[in-house]
Amino acid sequence: MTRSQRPGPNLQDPEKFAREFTEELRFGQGVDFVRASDTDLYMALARTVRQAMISRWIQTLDTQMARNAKVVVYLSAEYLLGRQLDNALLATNLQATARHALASLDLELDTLREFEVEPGLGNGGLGRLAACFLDSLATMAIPAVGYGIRYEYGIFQQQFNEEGRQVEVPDSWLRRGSPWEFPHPEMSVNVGFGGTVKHNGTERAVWTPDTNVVAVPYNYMVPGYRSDAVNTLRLWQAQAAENLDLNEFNSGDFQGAVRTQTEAESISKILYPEDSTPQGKRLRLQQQYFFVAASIHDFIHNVLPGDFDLRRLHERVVFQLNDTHPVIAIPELMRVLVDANGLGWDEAWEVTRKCFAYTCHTLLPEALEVWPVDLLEELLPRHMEIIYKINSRFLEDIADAFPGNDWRVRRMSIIEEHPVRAVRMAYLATVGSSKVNGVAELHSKLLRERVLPDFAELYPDRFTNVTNGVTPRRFLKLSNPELSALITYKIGNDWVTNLEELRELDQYADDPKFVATVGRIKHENKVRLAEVLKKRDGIVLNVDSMFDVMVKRLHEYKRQLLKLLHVVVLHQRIMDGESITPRTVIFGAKAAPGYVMAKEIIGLINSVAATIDADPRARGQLQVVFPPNYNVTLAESLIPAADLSEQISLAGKEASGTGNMKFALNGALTVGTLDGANVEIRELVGPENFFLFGMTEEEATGLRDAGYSPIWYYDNDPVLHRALEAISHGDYSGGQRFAYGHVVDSLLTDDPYMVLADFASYIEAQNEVEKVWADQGLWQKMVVHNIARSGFFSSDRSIQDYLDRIWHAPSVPVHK
Ligand code: 26Q
Repeated sequence: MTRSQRPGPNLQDPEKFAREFTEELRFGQGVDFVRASDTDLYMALARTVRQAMISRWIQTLDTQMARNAKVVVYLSAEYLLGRQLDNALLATNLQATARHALASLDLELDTLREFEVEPGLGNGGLGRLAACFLDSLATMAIPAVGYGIRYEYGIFQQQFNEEGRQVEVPDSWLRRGSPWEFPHPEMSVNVGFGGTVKHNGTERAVWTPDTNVVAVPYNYMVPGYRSDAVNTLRLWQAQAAENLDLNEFNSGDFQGAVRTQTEAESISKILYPEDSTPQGKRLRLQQQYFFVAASIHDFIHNVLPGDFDLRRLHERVVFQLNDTHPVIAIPELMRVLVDANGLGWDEAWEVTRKCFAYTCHTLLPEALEVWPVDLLEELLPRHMEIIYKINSRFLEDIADAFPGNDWRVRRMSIIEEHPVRAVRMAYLATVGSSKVNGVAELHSKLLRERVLPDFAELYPDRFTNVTNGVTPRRFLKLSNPELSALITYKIGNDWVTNLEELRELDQYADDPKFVATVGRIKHENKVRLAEVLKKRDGIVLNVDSMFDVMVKRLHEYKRQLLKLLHVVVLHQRIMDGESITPRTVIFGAKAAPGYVMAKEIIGLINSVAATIDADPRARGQLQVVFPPNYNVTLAESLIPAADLSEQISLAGKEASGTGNMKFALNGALTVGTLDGANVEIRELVGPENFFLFGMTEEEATGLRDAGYSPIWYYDNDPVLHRALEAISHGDYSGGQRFAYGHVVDSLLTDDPYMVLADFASYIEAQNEVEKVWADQGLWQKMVVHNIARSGFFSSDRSIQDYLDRIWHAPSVPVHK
């Protein structure tokens, strides 16, 4: 028996579990049972569960190393993990044991789990996707490492002031320590910045940085669901290379001595809360290079065998670039191969291109990252040289492929000239990768046709699609235990790792008993959500109303304003004495702190909510709630309780969406446009089980090209007119006439996301929603079809697509 094969205590036995737990309390936390705080108890519980995964973790690494397996290296600046405890209990099959063990000590699992602070190391969809992918990779026993940044402060905590405006509070998620991380300072890596480059007439250059920052790795276990594999997520923390400058310190310049240190450590201090309009900030570029350089170094020196021939690197690794944030990895690998390891440029380039693949997550032109050449020259002078050389070789290729087409050469250059000289990171990613993918069919098509058409023409085989998915472990099994139990009762447990099996439920759509049970479970989830919101925010919900939910980052293209106009229309119907379908509209959204319009919209939603709340006529019919600080934990209670899922972005703007998938899987019906993955959801669940509205992408583009005039809709649609008037007159802002007038003005004058053009169609779709809701038999039948036909949207399927189309990395089963 080798060191790593020594079994831990058998924690499946509740008595042993309870014993380990009390030991962890004493020896891990240093307290005894009577004096333990709730946090102590949670920490000891987490450490006990951790024990159950450690030998599997070591075993996984040993097995993968011994097999010389190809490794998927996921490079992402964000991982939005959510709480860890429940997922670890599920993966290790310890849920019931832990519950019983704790009960024998007069403790409750449900109470203790609430003390976990979720690590919010991401903004939204892209970060959560990375977390779902890690879960699937481990579950499918694919050798994989996730690399990223251990931000000291994650996505800000959102509060609302008395006026309902967003206030950001720092997210100090590490305040009470995290029981899930394993720091390894002895494995630290140096990362250089600035300095000078020397050439000696060969392809090899010598870069001498003038600043060094230390990257300290923190490891996190990523347990597969009953696969016996536990993969690793490695997040880097920045530390100053020297503790304090002793000269400065001794000469009494204490501030100066500390400054150097503070500057280095600021690199991993905080997650940038922007998720759509990159600002080109120096610190952000430092973050990107910092984690990418440390990760490549770590992979080459600590994962590969010591004598590995880097000419064959692509046989052992694929670096998946989660958007352009880690794209500086391409010139970095070139530098490592050419300067540090003596490969020739051409062979290095061939290897590099084979090692990288790039996923694009956006369609918005303003969201495409560009980095000013000046900034790159200052921080990464050797990388800038390498980028120039990549570009000149690339432009020669184009000139060969399209002789005499100067304009095309300029269009496709990795360097843009205006407004300042800057590197187009999406172009660099495309040129330096073997595959480029979009995240839904429509998105991949628009990527080829609109965002990167010249590149798609030059490299048709490089472009592919991988439609996003979500992990059924967290977003069905854990978050919706009753529905999961019902499904398992009907079709067995295999759906958890083979979600297409949900199809077998389709036949029960006509079984009144099954349909009624699904309805009862939804109601119980609504009651549970009501309890959560009561306790969390003092919000009281009418659980007998329709729960109409729109949760996602706040952005104009997502069109929270369209939903809000519908709310105003409903309220005006009530004021006219009509009786409407009782509805609770639930919003959840954070706005980037610098995104003024998004913050205005948050203020307006809260203002409308308060106005309706104060109107006795609306009671029991219409309520708008906006619990602050929407995050993964809240999503887990909210999604299973939703009846209606709002996916109403302007067609052609949302790359995919992943919330849309979580809702459908949990038995909400979607009202949505033909955008992102909505298109595929609708096709799969059946058009008759989906509330479609709005223009297609072609129609929207056509209208824009023909000259879109929002005011026309205002002048010609009395319902729209009245709703907009009411808002600008202050009817929904305590009579303050101009409080939100400019939000309305922006719609009337500009309306870049065509809210007014889609308004009538949206209202019509919502009327249809009410009609179907009135026939609960029909509604629930549609719900069952949605659940049964959403199996495609498992992140396991996405990962299988990545494996087949891009990675080609075989699974390596791990045995205990
Ligand atoms: C870039 C540079 C500087 C500062 C910030 C950023 C930055 C950070 C985060 C840019 C973008 C993001 C996040 C983007 C994102 O979440 N996109 C979403 O990705 C999902 C997963 O593919 C899709 O489902 C969504 O449609 C897409 O909007």
